[in-house]
Amino acid sequence: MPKRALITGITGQDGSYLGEYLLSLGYEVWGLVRGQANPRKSRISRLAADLNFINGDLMDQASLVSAVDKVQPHEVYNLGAISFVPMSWEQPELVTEVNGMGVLRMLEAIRIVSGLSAPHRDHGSQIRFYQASSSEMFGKAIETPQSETTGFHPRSPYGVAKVYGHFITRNYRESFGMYAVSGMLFNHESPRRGAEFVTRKISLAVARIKLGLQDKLSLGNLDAVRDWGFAGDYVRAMHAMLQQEDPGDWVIGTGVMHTVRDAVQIAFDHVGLDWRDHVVIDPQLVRPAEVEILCADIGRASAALNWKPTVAFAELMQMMVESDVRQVTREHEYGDLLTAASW
Ligand code: NAP
Ligand code: F7E
Repeated sequence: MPKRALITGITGQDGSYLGEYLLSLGYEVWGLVRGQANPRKSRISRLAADLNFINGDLMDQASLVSAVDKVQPHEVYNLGAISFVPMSWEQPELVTEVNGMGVLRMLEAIRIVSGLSAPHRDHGSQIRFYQASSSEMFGKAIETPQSETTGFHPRSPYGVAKVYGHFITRNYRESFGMYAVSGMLFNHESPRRGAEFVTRKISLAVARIKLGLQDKLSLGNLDAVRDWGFAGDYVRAMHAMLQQEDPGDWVIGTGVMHTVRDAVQIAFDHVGLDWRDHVVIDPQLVRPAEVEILCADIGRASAALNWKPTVAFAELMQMMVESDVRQVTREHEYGDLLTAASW
């Protein structure tokens, strides 16, 4: 019998890669979707015939109990979240509800459906739970690189909500013996990345500028340092974490640092343009409390999970630019242009 996985956030960047990966491993994959007519289902249109969908929302406890009860998954991947950090200053309560309380609701759904009320150590028979924790929890990092033992100093309501999700996951592991793990993933990107995130904002703008459809690209802090990897690599790590004998917390990244300025330079260089002719700084895009520097220490994950990133940063940016040149060209030909990202 194939293993069954339930993925929240199936319509997101990571959900699409994880769904694809689990299907390739022979899983029966269920995606939780919300809303009457979810506009982002288009992101997984290629997979739709092989996926199963079930309605539910991380804001709605009963819908999660019902989804877990119906699917009876072996593994639950909780990727659903409001993932754009600046939105968490505009709607902090909503972001806390979805990204923080939503984790508790999903853990409760598993606990209720499994009938767990006391420690239960037979991990083999349990629903295994993956929580999408984030390097944003390290925030104003107290050391670099950041590892599984580095303390947290989140800098946004998003980061604070993720810290709650992280600790409630650990607490259900310790209180109920649940097989619950957290992946503290550093930034990961792809051609499927939302247009509001900086790498995709850059790759889309570069494509539009190259094709003569836009001239300027407004950005905020070019000095911010991130550890960027490829999303397709990171979903393999999520799966590997759930195959370990004992549950735990893991840091996943590349261990290589770049600035936003590096991302800009690589992307513009790739199409033979000088970024200085096009990039303008908009102080409104600078965050109220910035995370200046993040870099992962992946020693533990690479040894114990036998996991390694396969796509270097320059290759990643180039892949995204090439994909966007193709996409923008196609949409331009069909007269259905993406509007320039304004975030
Ligand atoms: P994404 O592309 O923004 O996808 C977010 C997903 O969450 C979408 O499928 C969205 O569904 C769903 N969602 C939003 N609100 C929901 C709700 N109330 N109930 C159920 N689902 C809801 O994010 P991503 O980049 O794939 O990231 C996946 C997860 O990893 C997120 O939890 C994110 O915070 C975390 N993370 C991401 C990174 C990264 O660099 N990508 C790094 C660390 C951690 P709709 O289509 O309905 O909006
Ligand atoms: O910003 C700077 C910005 O929005 C990266 C999410 O997946 O990863 C992501 O969060 C950096 C920041 O990602 C612009 O100030 C400059 O320093 O691409 P981003 P993020 O905030 O790091 C973590 C790990 C997650 O968990 C999140 O869900 O780029 N930056 N100028 C800009 N950023 C944006 N978006 N737009 C700009 O114009």
